[in-house]
Amino acid sequence: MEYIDQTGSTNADLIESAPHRLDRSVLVTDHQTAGRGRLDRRWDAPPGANLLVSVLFHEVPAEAGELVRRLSLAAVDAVRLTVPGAGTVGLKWPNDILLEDGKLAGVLAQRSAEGAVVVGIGVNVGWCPQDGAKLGDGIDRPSVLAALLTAYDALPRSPDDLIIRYRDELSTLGQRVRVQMPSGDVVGDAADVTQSGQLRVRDDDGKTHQIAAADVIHLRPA
Ligand code: BT5
Repeated sequence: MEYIDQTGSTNADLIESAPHRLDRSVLVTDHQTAGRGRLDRRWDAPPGANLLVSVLFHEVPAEAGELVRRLSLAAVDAVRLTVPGAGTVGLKWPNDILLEDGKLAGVLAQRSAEGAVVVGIGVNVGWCPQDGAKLGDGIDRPSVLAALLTAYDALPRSPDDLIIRYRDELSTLGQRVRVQMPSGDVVGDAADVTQSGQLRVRDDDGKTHQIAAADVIHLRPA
């Protein structure tokens, strides 16, 4: 594990240096000047306020999205352990951790030219944007990180068991959702996730859509 005061993006750093680093190298920083979200969006955090960390994987499972689900579940466990009174923690498909209804954390997976995968997570500890959620000012970031890495190792090894755990934590299931995709929006009820983590949404005409990547808005309970 390596710590740096400040960088552009911990994901970008690990992607760039992947060939020289060991499997499961961890890079954590106090401040990102170019924190990345998906689709070239930004990830914001003032210096020293939040947990910003990335993990490099040379050993990549057949379904690389599994790594996102693993880090997300580890974050859920870490929050429950370190801040037991925080409130209800759950997952929003595909890459958000929610505290109550606010976004507490986001996960971003990127692939290097050599085929390694870097999975980064930003957890709001002392700061969050409007409509976001945070753990609270007094929470110790290194403790959250330690709990996250320990929880990661304690997750079920088999992908089949992992998806069962993922379904349990996925608050998207059973919700009325709007799925935003370049091809157009789908509105319907989030019914299930497949073994490979795709979201199944049943629209109002009864047609089932199987979605690999998109943004999802929770509308109201179905
Ligand atoms: C994500 O993207 O949620 C992935 C975020 C991954 C951040 C980590 S930090 C360590 C590593 N290094 C990086 O450079 N990135 C990773 P997405 O689903 O696209 O969400 C991005 C959107 O969330 C933005 O467009 C904002 O609307 C919102 N946002 C930005 N900062 C936020 C924050 N701190 N808390 C909640 N929402 C935020």
